[in-house]
Amino acid sequence: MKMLVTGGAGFIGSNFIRFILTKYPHYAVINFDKLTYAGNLENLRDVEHHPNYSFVKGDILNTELLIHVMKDVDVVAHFAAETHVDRSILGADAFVQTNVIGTYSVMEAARQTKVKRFHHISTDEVFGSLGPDGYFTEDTPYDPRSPYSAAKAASDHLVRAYYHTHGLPATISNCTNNYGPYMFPEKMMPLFITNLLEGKKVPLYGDGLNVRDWIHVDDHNRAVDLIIHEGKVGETYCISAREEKTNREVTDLVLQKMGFGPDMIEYVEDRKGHDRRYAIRPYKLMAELGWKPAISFDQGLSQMIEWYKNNPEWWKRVRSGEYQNYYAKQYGQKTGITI
Ligand code: NAD
Ligand code: TDX
Repeated sequence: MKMLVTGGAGFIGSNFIRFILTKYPHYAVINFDKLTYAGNLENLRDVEHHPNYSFVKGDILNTELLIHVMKDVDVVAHFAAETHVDRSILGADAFVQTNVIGTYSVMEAARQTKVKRFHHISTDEVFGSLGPDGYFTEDTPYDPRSPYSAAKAASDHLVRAYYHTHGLPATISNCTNNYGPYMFPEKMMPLFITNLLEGKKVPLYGDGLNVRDWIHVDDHNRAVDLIIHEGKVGETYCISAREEKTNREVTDLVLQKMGFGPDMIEYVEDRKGHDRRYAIRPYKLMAELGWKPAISFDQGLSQMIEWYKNNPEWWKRVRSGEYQNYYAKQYGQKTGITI
């Protein structure tokens, strides 16, 4: 089995590659990544010498390169995207380019090279914002409200169009907020943990009562693996560990686990168009594929905090933007094929 992972140097993609090479050491895994500010080959330092792992530095907008790299590839797992909502509010260009046109380009390459399976990683944010009640499922109509989620929604529609029009053997998953190791410290959880490790306050948006549904990245990746191997072509699967929390609740837990009090919270101006609540019911995934989450929020959060405590070089370099130089110096051309 030969698998191409786009965005494999990012948070979820790097954890996915580690998971796949551990579970299926005989699979050949190609990591195709542009190495934007969010992509970091250090995330894969422990697997980069695996005989079945290789890296290609490339932009998913480059269809020709993708077609070249996808020869003999059986499965494409498409993670590459611009992912930070706040950045999409500051400027949406890269979001439209990578998430919409980039997804079109990856699918076009997959269609031309006749891959056997194309899995598209998406988000619960395409469904919009919930009030205090109700849940998203596979049947919820799309109602994206940020430039990020609108671009992801457009990419989901394109994937379904390629399945119906061209018979692309595609599946889609829409997952809730991930957390875990190697998460870029601009997102709330790692930002708050690393701020506290540096003795800084944590900036909580608005009234802090927006709700997110949290899942450990390993539980997400186990679901993606199941969908790729056992999911039905043409289907969409919603993924959630059903761990709904207000941002204030998450903040309080982080503070408590790290030995700080609420005086370290700084309430700041709210995000524009801030979605109030996300929550998924993943009954289809559970009933049809037998998936269930294995890591509780409490356990996963403690592990995550430990990881950031034990890896200060990683997040300090990532926070300062230094890692790109670090990569150039330390890794150079040594990390498998680079075209
Ligand atoms: P990330 O920002 O950590 O990583 C994105 C990766 O994609 C980086 O390695 C980056 O270099 C790469 N990339 C960006 N533009 C590229 C391009 N044009 N060509 C090639 N590579 C490019 O993102 P993440 O949090 O790991 O998210 C991965 C996927 O999961 C995304 O599709 C995202 O929408 C989805 N998702 C994320 C979450 C979450 O909570 N983080 C939740 C649900 C779904
Ligand atoms: O400094 C902050 N303070 C704060 O209160 C930041 C960065 C965020 N927040 C709030 C906004 C959200 O309600 O915390 C919540 C989580 O914010 P983010 O970590 O930016 O995640 P979110 O906007 O929910 O989107 C994430 O989950 C779904 C990922 O970034 C997306 O890629 C994914 O699709």
